[in-house]
Amino acid sequence: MKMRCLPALIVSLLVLAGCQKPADKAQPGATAEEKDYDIKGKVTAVASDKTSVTLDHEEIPGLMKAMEMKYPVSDPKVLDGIATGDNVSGRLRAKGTNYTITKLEKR
Ligand SMILES: [Cu+2]
Repeated sequence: MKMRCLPALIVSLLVLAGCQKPADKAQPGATAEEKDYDIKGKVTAVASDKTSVTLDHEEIPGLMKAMEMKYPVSDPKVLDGIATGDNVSGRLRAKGTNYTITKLEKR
């Protein structure tokens, strides 16, 4: 019995070690930590299905410089009352390098 269990134990230890590897590395940007940022800018496009918005945004300190960029929204309701040309402020959620707009309102 002992001899039979040993290989199984080794296999499960290897599997366990393999699973933990990504977390141990802790590369910047690879971790799934969520962080919210304020975002300000101008709407240059709203997707017709309301799943994304393109913003010509100001610098987001600690995250990115000013640029025009398309972002998915967390919910189509975020884009209620928002149209191309609006000056807006809102919240951006960053999870690693995935960005989502969670809130948007006219300024
Ligand atoms: Cu950007």
